[in-house]
Amino acid sequence: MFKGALFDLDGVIADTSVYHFQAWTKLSQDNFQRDLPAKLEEQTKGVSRADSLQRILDYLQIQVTPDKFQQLMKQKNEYYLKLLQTLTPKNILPGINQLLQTLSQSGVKLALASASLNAPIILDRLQLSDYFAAIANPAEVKQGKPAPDIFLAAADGIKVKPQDCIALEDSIAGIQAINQAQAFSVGIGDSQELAAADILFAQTKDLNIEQISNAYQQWQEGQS
Ligand code: B16
Ligand code: MG
Repeated sequence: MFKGALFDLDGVIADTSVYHFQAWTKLSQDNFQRDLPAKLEEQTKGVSRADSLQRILDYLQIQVTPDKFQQLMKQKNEYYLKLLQTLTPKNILPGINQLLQTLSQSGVKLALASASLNAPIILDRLQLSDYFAAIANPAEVKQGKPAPDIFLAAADGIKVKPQDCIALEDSIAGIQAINQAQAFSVGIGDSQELAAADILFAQTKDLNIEQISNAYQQWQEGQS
């Protein structure tokens, strides 16, 4: 059995990507009088705030000064924080409460590996903070997803080797990060591009510990 479980937040624990995208859209409308296409929501999932803004500006074909870039990031976060005020435990994705409970009762240590600087606030609002022995700080890692850094930091936070951890992700960048960290990747979603995950479930409500444990065991045997 694995000893640690590393969780992405947005798209795994709660669907905050809807709020992220609402905030980006408002930012674009207010500053550039432009709407954003839905495909940008997918392309900014799991991607840091600065990298997301850069992708949006590239799409809009707009260049800004470094000062304006900082101001836009600040403004987006203010919009996002306002939207988060409506977040309650009802926003926890189906099956996640049960999963967190079962894992911690089985003695598996839990850590958060989110790219979001707002993760501690979100876990508090969802009343899930007590489950997590460590929250990796994205401000302290060198490179964001798809680099493995945030997952390595999360595993380090619970003092478990990445190879002894499963890690759950909904984004393509996140699955790449887990695989590079050499933990066992559990993908959530139906995109073809998530096929690189060691095991894939269409939705959080489908997550099944027995299936994950069996696949993890086979994967471990293949590693040695
Ligand atoms: P913040 P995750 C990511 O969360 C989001 O998917 C992504 O859309 C966001 O830009 C990023 O966090 C940074 O969030 O602006 O709150 O610091 O999927 O890694 O949990
Ligand atoms: Mg995510």
